[in-house]
Amino acid sequence: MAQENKNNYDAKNINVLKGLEAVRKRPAMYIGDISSRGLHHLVNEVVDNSIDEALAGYNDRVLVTINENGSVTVEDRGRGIPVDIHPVEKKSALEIVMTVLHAGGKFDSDSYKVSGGLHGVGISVVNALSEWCLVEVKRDGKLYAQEYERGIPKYDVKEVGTVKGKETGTKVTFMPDSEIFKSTKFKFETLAERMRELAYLNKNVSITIEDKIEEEKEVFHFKGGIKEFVAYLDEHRSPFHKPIYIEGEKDNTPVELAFEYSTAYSDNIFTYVNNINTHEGGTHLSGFRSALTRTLNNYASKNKLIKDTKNKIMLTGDDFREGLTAVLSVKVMEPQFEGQTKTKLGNSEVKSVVETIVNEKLAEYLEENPAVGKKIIEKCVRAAEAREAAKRARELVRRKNVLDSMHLPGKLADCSINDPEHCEVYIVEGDSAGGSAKQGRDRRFQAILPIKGKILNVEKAKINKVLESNEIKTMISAIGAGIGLDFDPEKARYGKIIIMTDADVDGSHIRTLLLTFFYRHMKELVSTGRIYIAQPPLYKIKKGKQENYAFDDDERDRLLARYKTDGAEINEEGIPKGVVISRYKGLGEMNPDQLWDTTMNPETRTMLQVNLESAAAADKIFETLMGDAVEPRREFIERHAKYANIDI
Ligand code: 0RA
Repeated sequence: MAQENKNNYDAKNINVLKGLEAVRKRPAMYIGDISSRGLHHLVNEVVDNSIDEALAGYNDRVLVTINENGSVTVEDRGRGIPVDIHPVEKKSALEIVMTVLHAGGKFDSDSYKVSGGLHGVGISVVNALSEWCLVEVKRDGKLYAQEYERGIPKYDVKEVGTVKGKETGTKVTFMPDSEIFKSTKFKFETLAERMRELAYLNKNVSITIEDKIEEEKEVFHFKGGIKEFVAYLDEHRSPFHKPIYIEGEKDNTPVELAFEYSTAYSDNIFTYVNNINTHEGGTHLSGFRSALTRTLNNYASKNKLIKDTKNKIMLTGDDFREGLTAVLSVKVMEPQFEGQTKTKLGNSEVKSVVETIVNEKLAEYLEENPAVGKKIIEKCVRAAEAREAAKRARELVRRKNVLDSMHLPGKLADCSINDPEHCEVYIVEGDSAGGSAKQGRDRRFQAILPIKGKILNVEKAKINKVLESNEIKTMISAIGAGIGLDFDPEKARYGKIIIMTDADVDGSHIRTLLLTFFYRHMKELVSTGRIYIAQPPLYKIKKGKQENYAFDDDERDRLLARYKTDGAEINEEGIPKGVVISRYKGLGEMNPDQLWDTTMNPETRTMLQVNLESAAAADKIFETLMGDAVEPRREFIERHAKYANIDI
């Protein structure tokens, strides 16, 4: 503890200390968790404050830097955190913002704070969870600074220099506390993804992210805003018109919408409230959906675009969303977030705000662009026809009871207890691995479903083709919760669905195909974290009776090093004598006991939980990996080759 600080931190600071202690004791309460996700939330928290300044009209640039020493700096050109002495607390406002929970909010109430959602916990939380933190403020022609250790100021806010002209802004540098976080290493890609998203959502802000360790840098500034976002999301699809952009404001609620249709079959609607991705949708999404269905229906009938035949086709909401890519961004003063992950907008008044604006402006657009209108309606009619065909196909298979969980597929080796909470199913590539897994498992709670090689790529197939695929039908009935619109996660027969494929190129392709299927047709399984990827070992290192497994090259080398003791004889490949390294090419090479010990035993295994950190990024990944265009897929794979796994 710094000397200067001793006298300052007496009785009157007891509440500050208590607050900081609460955050450090239960960090997960404030930032979600203490894994990599929580770590990256720290940066987002600070950046959100800089974006708030931009929303209030005072900031146009944010610089995020991963410094050589592993700390992060976030710098903006906002007003700068106020430094004047608070009349009651007798401390600089800056110190209060940095040390008191929830004091970070703007004092003027008519700005749209990024509050109530995942972030919005205040910058003091970042400070409390940092080994050290330095904040520098440019304001009133002066440069002020204060430093902290685990949230506690080292000295009072002090003037450290002057600044040119009217420059203002805030610069926060912090070192995440390794006593709190499992890992304190920031990942450029993870941060860049959110910065890109924020730059699309805030077209007036330029966001630069730089990694001084890995030497990577990106500048995000999209003057076209969410219109460019939509084009980016559809980069590898084939849109048949330019993005439609709608903007409006009603009852102090600004609404921005951009969307376009492509020849794809899925819909991709991303909704945001105060820059927070509302994964679970809510009232703004409902308003948009109603307006889209109603306006397009009206337009179609007014212009006689649907043939007047005897069995005239009825267009439903789903038909109007096939092939749709949309970004809807609203700003709400006092957002109410609901739902399992608190990402569903609850404010009922927002529905009619969005609905009214979209109804009016979309009708206007269609009047002015009849050629686009006609093409959209044609696409929706084709969707309705396909839906009818799919329904017939589904009825056919349902009659044959294939999708019915009462008739479990023959290939499934089910578990004996039937409480989904405690049951898991391994989806295993190939019959031989399936055989090992069946013998190695704990049959009370572990089920095994072997599948044959490459399943259908659902990204490129119509729904009726998806439902005709045998491997897919087998998975649907084993999981027992239906598919697509009929999917009901409550009915899932297993709490964990574990993908177990070989550690080779084919295995990784099959894994991606499976993930694509779950993402497109059983999305709730992904968003609620029920999909896992098993991690079988890559190597076995054996010496005498002692056997060890290594899950990657680093671990193999560490294990080898143990045998390289003084005097150990080393052969020409650098391997100590008597040590045998075998590389597992496939799961089938492991015997049942080995498979249990290394990969399936809940006590000792490691698994990757697949999570939907950013729905937009996930969509992009699947579209890139599984869509039509070959070149971007190759690039993506090359770019990510150094990562063993993809976080979607
Ligand atoms: C409190 C009040 C005001 C601005 C800020 C905090 C503020 C916080 C952060 C954190 C990072 N960058 C920031 N920029 C500003 C309002 C200032 C005023 O009214 O002048």
